[in-house]
Amino acid sequence: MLKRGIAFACALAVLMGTMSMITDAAAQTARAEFKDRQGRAIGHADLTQGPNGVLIYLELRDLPPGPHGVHIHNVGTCDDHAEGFQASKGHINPGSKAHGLLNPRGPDNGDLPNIFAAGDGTARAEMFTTLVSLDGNGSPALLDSDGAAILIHENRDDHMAQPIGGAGARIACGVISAR
Ligand SMILES: [Cu+2]
Repeated sequence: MLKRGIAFACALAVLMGTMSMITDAAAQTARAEFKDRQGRAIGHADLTQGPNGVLIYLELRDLPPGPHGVHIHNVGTCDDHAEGFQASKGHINPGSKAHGLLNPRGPDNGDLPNIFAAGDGTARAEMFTTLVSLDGNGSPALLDSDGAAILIHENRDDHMAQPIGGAGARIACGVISAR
């Protein structure tokens, strides 16, 4: 009985070890806290690494009502809000693809669907991308040495025109940070 108990405990330990490895792999999460061009906090995005891509949940407020392009930009900085978030650089695009989810020569790795702000300036959305990863396992890493940022643009992204689908100015920015 004691032997069986020990064997069971060992099996359980192995099982728990395996489970914690699975949990660690599945529990890669990151958050981006958005600020607008006045530097005010206006919401966040939660990013979760899945086996085949990254799920992004966005919750924003104080946006101009209507559609807004959303992209992942190359550098994880949003400090230059007064200058329009230019320091976040262009889209993540190591393969020099054309911009646009609907572009036959695209998309680049930073392309995402639009969000739509309601009349009260709030927007919630969930989107999924297979074009990036949090850790670089198979696709460009958001949490690399210079990080990455999610940018909200002034206008709708038409998912076709160069360089950013006519999305216009950058109106909000959130640095993607591991949680
Ligand atoms: Cu952009």
